[in-house]
Amino acid sequence: MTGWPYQGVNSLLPQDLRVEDERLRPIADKVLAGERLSFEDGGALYRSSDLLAIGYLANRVREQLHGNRTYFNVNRHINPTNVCVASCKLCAFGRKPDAPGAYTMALDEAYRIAGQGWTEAVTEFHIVGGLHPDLPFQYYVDLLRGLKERFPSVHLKAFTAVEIGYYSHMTRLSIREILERFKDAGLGSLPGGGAEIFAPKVRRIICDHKIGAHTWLKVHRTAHELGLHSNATMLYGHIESPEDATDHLLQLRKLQDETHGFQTFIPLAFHPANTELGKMIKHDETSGFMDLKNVAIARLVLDNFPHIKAYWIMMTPRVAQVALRFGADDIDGTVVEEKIYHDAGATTPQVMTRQEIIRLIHEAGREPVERDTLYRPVTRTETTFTVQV
Ligand code: V47
Repeated sequence: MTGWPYQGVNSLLPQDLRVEDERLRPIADKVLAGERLSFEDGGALYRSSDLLAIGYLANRVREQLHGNRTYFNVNRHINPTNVCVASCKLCAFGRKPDAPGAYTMALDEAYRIAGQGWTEAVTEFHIVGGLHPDLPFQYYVDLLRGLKERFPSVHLKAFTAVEIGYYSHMTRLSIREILERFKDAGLGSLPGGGAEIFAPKVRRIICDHKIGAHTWLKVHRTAHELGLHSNATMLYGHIESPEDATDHLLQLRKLQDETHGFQTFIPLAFHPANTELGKMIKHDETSGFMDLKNVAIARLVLDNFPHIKAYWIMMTPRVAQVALRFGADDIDGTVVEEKIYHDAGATTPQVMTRQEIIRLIHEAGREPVERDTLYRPVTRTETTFTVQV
């Protein structure tokens, strides 16, 4: 994996910046000098309400890295099963095998659903599902191989580290062997899900039984060693403390220093509806303020991550659009048929067209760049599209 060229924002003028929270001044100086932020800096940023100063700094970094370029893609989500043995308190998607609403797609059904998005010239299938107790490992290999045969130009971004860890546990194959077999069947990269919050004391409450930080990071490290890129996420807006969130970001930054295999970080706003965790925390969805702060802090702390994604499905198209001036350079994709957040009460639409996404980006004064999963620009004419390699 190649290194990352972020060099700081020395050329920018600090006097442009108004800092109302004076505790942020030393952090601003560090950002403007291109210095790495510390654990203490992360805590101070999360505790501060000076959103405009934090956003200003994040926006400077974002513009230094990407100018006005704002990435999106045309993708389709495929969730082959919602049957899951894990019972995570944060989740409204998983079902026990006999529970109402439990489903598992036959392979032909998965191929048919994948094909429904084809008319929009999809460049990516984003495939994640539950931890099914009975589906054989071969089902997942055949799913990838069958999709690749039918849609050879579509990138398969599939299976969170949690799923990979589970298949390894079930088959007694190593994580490396699982990833090698998937790669051979057409796997292109890993999505960033399942990271939640790495702190064990939080994990025990929100997603007991899920793999811990060590295994999550090991799956991604192994993927990177095999030449696969991946994404990373963090679930915020539940019981995490500023220190838990900062620790999470720093663990990701450390792995990225080693491998440079992460492409994008996606802060995920917790949606409480229909979840056990929602009943415990007794507060509503995250606010726009918190969403923007999480995007901006991620941009500042993750100085070795190329991209920060404002996932419109979670934070609404409105907040995601504003986030394009608070550190985000990516707004995800057209996302046909999202289930995980909609089961947890998300009221956002399940699909945005290319035209709608482009309008949001233009309105924010940014330049839309349609990308494939590996951030290569996609050029379209009326009837065809090509990926610039
Ligand atoms: O890991 C589950 C989260 C994640 C809830 O890599 C919830 O490009 C909020 O990781 N409220 C899966 N979040 C989705 C994911 C993702 C999404 C978009 C793009 C990419 C990418 C990855 O969804 C899970 C979990 O953290 N989640 N339930 C909930 N109630």
